[in-house]
Amino acid sequence: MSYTLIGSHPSPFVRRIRMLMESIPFDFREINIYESEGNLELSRLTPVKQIPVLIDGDRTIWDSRIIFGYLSDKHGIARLNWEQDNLLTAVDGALNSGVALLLMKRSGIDITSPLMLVNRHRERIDSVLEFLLPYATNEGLREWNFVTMSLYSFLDWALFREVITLDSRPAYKNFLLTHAERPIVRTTQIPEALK
Ligand SMILES: N[C@@H](CCC(=O)N[C@@H](CS)C(=O)NCC(=O)O)C(=O)O
Repeated sequence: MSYTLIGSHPSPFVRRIRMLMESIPFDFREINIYESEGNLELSRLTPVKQIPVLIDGDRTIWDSRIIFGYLSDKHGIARLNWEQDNLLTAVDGALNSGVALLLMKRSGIDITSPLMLVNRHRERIDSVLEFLLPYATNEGLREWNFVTMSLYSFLDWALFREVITLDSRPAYKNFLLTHAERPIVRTTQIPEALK
């Protein structure tokens, strides 16, 4: 039986799982979590009400990191060591802050204002980008694993949502360019129509 992955095209958390599943067959079911129908469907699937959700027969797995572990075990994909896990936690911090900033924007909050809540999230993203710079300019250019997939998904999405700019961080532009032509990166790219 093949998997069903529930998510959306722009979501970076979903995209990294689609990248991970490059060689694993699955049906992709797109839902709009910000509309009532999609929101209702999501409520039936997960108490956390976030995408992605993976369905494998009678099993429903939520949270992209847990899905990564589940698929790793089932398909012999290499697990991350503790250092890679630390990198992934850093990317996830930036991802969560990016999503929080987007939700603020959509709630009418000016995300360029000096509000404490805004600053906390912005500072986290800046700190993560600073921390990941050695990775993004070395191993991150050579390897393609769940850490690089996650970093790529975050940067591409955050630029698209105008949550970050990379004007002062050309190394990250280079990181994106280095991986942009991978077939799975192209297949999963954020649709032009949404841009
Ligand atoms: N820890 C979760 C985070 C997933 C997440 O934040 N997904 C976003 C979409 S990019 C979402 O569902 N946001 C809706 C919400 O939080 O209300 C994971 O890794 O799957």
